[in-house]
Amino acid sequence: MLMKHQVYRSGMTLIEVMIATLLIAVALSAMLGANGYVTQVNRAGGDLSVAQSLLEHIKEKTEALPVADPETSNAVFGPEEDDWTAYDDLDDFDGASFCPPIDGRGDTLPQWSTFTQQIVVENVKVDDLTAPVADLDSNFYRVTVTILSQESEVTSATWIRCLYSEAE
Ligand SMILES: [Ca+2]
Ligand SMILES: [Ca+2]
Repeated sequence: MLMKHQVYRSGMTLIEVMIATLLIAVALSAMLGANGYVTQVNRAGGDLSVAQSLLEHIKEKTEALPVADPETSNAVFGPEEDDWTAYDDLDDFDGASFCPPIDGRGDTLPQWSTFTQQIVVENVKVDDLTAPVADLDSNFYRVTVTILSQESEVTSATWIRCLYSEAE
């Protein structure tokens, strides 16, 4: 009777130990998982702040330029120049993509070479700035800049520029 009681008690202890081990394992894996999550969030936050500064660089670069080409005015939509370093008006940057990205002065930023700046310039309706129209069909230009990190979008921004015709 005494023997049986002892076996019973030791069996209970073994189950308790197993449950305790299992609980520790679950707690550990949850902690490790949480750590991984924190690292991911930190990296995403770092990517976002870099992406926002890369977006500002494009804004700075294009806002310094006129909407129409200084020589040919708005006869052509898109670049009149072969090399982007000679771009001198806003729509020259339509379809441009920079990887490594560039800063506001046009210098490349090799330290951020995993990022890409993509630029789209479109004419949009005067009474609906979200509706694109054919090239040169309006005086309103919508600029969309998208920043990608390793081919996935991190952030983007859109703004409007306006061409005031000389007749006005
Ligand atoms: Ca030009
Ligand atoms: Ca142009």
